[in-house]
Amino acid sequence: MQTTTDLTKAGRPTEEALRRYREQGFVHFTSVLPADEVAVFRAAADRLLAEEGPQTWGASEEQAQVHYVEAAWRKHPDLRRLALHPAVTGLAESLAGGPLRLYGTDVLKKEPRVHLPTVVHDDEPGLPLAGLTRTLTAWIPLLDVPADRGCLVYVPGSHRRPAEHRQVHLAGFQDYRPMEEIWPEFPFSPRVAVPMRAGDVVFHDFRTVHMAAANTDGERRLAFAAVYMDSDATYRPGVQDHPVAHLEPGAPVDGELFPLIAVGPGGAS
Ligand SMILES: O=C(O)CCC(=O)C(=O)O
Repeated sequence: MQTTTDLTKAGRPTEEALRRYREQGFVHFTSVLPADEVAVFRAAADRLLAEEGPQTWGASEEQAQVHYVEAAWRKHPDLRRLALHPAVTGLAESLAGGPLRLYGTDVLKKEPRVHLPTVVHDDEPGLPLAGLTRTLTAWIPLLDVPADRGCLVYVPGSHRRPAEHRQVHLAGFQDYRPMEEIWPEFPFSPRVAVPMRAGDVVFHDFRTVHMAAANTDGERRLAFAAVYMDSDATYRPGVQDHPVAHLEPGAPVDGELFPLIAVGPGGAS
């Protein structure tokens, strides 16, 4: 059986990795980042969490699923380095098959035995963007995430479901509908849990249905997520649009706040 360690060659995804990503809508690469670099990124993430007073993902603190710090790459130079790390962006652009820009980054913490499971969702409706075809997320654990520490869980192939089974856009959170209502097959669809070690990276397509279990372990779950969008995406007013709300609807989302992921022999710019 081919393992995830066989999935890169010279820092690029193998044919098998591309096939998995295409068919399943996610792919897990092991040992992308060395332990000493991960330690630096973890310290930066911890510092941001301590300094920023993290936001809550959930309707209230009692219903929190995750604590997060958004725009982390703009708030700490080491997390900027992580967001633009050539080992990550090189894989991202190869999987996407076209040019990308950095859209956003979050530090994500799931406290043991406190935070609830992360809601079943895909990323498409929560992105205030139009013209997306290849947008994807890199989810990077900064500490090991064994199965009982709130690891991500994916529905393979769910990124290919037809538009009538997707919520393509959310103009406001009042329009939110649970996955089983939008996609009746969801409760019967097999899921894959992805336990990971610090330094691994899992990428998922913006339409792949995913969730995370509660953290029932004794240790916090700490991760960094970067969303890389189609380089020619435009602003579509919607939920969580404060990073782009200064733009006119339909305007390109570009400039130094949304840098191009320039991948070449020299790595990301
Ligand atoms: O960290 C989590 O629990 C969820 C993260 C997520 O859904 C994402 O990065 O797309």
